[in-house]
Amino acid sequence: MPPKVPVKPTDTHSDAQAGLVVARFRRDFLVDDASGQRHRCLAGRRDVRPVVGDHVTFIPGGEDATGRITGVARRDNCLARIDSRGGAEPLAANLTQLLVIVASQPPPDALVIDRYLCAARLLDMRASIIHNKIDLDGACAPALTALLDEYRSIGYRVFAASAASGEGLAEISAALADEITSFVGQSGVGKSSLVNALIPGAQQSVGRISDKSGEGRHTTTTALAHRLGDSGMVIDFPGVRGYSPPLPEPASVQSGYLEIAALSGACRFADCLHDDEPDCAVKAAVADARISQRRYQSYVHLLRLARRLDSAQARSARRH
Ligand SMILES: Nc1nc2c(ncn2[C@@H]2O[C@H](COP(=O)(O)OP(=O)(O)O)[C@@H](O)[C@H]2O)c(=O)[nH]1
Ligand SMILES: [Mg+2]
Ligand SMILES: [Zn+2]
Repeated sequence: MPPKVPVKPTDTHSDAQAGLVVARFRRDFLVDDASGQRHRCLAGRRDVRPVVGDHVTFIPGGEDATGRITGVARRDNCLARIDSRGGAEPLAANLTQLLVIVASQPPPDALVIDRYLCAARLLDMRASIIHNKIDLDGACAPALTALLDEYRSIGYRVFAASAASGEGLAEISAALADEITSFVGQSGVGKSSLVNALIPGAQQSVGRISDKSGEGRHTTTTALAHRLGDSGMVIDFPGVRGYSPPLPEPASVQSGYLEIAALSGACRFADCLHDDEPDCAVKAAVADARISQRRYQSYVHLLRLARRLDSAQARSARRH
């Protein structure tokens, strides 16, 4: 993919080239230039904070030397999570879709699935679910089947696949073409196995990257992109376990839950957040099972979290 990289106006260095960030380690990055050649780079300044998927300008380091990323182009979007200190940690930029991987082993955490789907909606990108490891499930994975039916009824597409047997991979391949896709989900569900089964040469490219360092300093990847044809890319996050998206203002949380957002116009109050308000169409739908109790509770949980953050921010703003 020839990266469509606008050189930042601030970057007047004549050696600067356009590039695409394809891997991020602790402090190092791998950047593909327009001809597809890969360069190891550091961020050139404190205020330059690239993530995988970023279009950047960089100054190559030359033979075996480290280059410098000098600027990051404006992002279309940025998938982020809340880190341990409550700040937003950007994970990857310029995505077009999220594929949430689930399996019967490890047992699915529905809240994590909801939060990824919510994040995708808030970032205005498509999301689907992959039920992986179907070779293990046979006909009987009742709890997972019920959960997946719930997502289907909301309107999400659910792929069934096995990275081990190859079943269902053709349909996923078709869905990856020309997309910038992030594979997300709990550790152990098979994200990396799916990447390796779907993208010829993916494993080798990882091997090459870790060899290059020589000192094992490249072993902790934060994010790794695999190119797919001319314009596609699949991004895997080896280290991300639980997940919570940075939360928007409380009134926006509902846009992350498709079935709740769809009913919000029918509530008595236009600004109803479907929590304690009377004559709420969402709560009526939960009462007669048109909306699942589980999804509603998941929404209320995120809503209350967003409210707490919101009032904490307001308090801190008053202090300053
Ligand atoms: N039976 C079976 N095992 C799988 C499948 N996909 C992955 N695994 C196994 O599940 C474990 C975790 O896979 P991995 O790809 O590392 O998961 P990740 O943490 O999401 O990247 C490994 O032992 C894989 O061999 C599958 O389709 N079927
Ligand atoms: Mg993995
Ligand atoms: Zn309501």
